[in-house]
Amino acid sequence: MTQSALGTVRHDWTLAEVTSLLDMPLMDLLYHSQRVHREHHEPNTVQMSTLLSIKTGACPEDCAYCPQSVRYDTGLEREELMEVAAVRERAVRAKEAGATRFCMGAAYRSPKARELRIITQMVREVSALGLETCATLGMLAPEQARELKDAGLDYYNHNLDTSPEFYGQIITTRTYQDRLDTLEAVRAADLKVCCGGILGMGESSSDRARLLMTLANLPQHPESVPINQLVQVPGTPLEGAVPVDPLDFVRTIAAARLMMPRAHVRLSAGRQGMSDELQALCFLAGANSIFYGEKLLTTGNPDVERDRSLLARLGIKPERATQAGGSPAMRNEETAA
Ligand code: SAM
Ligand code: DTB
Ligand code: SF4
Repeated sequence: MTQSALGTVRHDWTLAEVTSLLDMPLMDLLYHSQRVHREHHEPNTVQMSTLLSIKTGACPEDCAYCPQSVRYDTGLEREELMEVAAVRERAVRAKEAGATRFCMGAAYRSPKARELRIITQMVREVSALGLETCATLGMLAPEQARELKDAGLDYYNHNLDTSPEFYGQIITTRTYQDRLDTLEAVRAADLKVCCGGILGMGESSSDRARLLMTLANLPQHPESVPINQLVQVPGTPLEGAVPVDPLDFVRTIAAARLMMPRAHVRLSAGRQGMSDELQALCFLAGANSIFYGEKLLTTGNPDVERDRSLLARLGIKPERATQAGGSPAMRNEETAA
C-alpha cells in the first residue's frame, strides 16, 4: 500500500496493512489521517448525537462491559419502556441544546412485536421534530428492520464491539455472526448503519486491527463508526480491566478515518475521563462526531457547558442538520463515488 493510496474507499484490507497503519510513527499517522479527513469532510465540524435510554437494565445478555446485564450487580435501577410523550419531550430538549441526531437505546436482546410498535411511534414523533433518528435495540430480524425504516428511522446502531477472535471472552449469549446478520438485515432495509466497538477491554493491538478490518471489509462501510473507550462500571466483569493507552486510542481513531474515509467516526463513550487535549488529538486524528448531553445511556458524559467551551476553544462548529441526500461531505460512498 503506497501512502498516496491512503484514503481510497476499499473493502479488501489485510491484517498486515491495518497493523502497519496502527504502527506508523504517530505524527505520520496523524498527518495522513487529517489529510484524508479534509478530502472527505468539512474540517472543524463535528456532528452531535444525543442518547436516551428508553428501556433500562434487566437485559438477559451477558456483555461483560455492560451495567445493564441482569447477570451483574451494578446497582442500576431498571426502567420499563418509556412513554412516547416522555421520549418526545427529551428529544425536544436535545434539539434545543444543539443535537442533530437523537439515539434511542434499549436493553434488549431483541425487541418484541409489541415493543417495536411503541418504538416506531417514538421514531415518528422524533423524526417529526426535524431530528435525525437512531435506534439501538439489539438483534433485528429483516422484517423488524423494515418496520423501523417504514416509520422513518434513519440509522440503526449495532456494534461489533471487538475482533471475532476476542469476542467470545466478552459475550457468550450471542455470536459474532448474529451481529453480522443483524447488520445485513439493517442494510437490506436501506437503513444507515452505525457500527463500531469498544477499546480498553483487555484486547490486543491485533484485536483492534481485526475489528477495524471487519468494519472496513463489510460490503458497505458504516455511515457512523463509534469508537468507545470502556466505561468501567463496578460490578461488571470488566471492572479493573487494563485501560487502553490514550495514544493507542488516538491511533485507532486515525486508522478508522483512513480505512473508512467517508464515515463519521465518533469519539464515543469514555470522553468524561479524557482531558481536553486528548479529545483534541482525537479530532485531529479524524473523529468528527460525539455524543452530546450529560448522560450516555446509564453512565456520565461531559456536560453541555464543558463541550460547548471545548468546541469553542478548538474552533470547532456543530455540523448542520442534513436533509435526505445530505451535504457533499455527508453523501455515502456509493453516491459519492
Ligand atoms: N442492547 C442493545 C445491544 O447491545 O445491541 C443496544 C444497547 S447497548 C448498551 C449499545 C452498545 O453500547 C454496546 O454494543 C456497546 O458497544 C456499548 N456499551 C455498553 N456498555 C458500555 C460501556 N460500559 N463502555 C463502553 N461502551 C459500552
Ligand atoms: C455506542 O457505540 N455507544 C453508545 C451507543 N452506541 C448506544 C452507548 C455507550 C454506553 C456506555 C455505557 C452506558 O452509559 O450505559
Ligand atoms: Fe444487553 Fe446491550 Fe448491555 Fe449487552 S450491551 S447486556 S445486549 S444492553
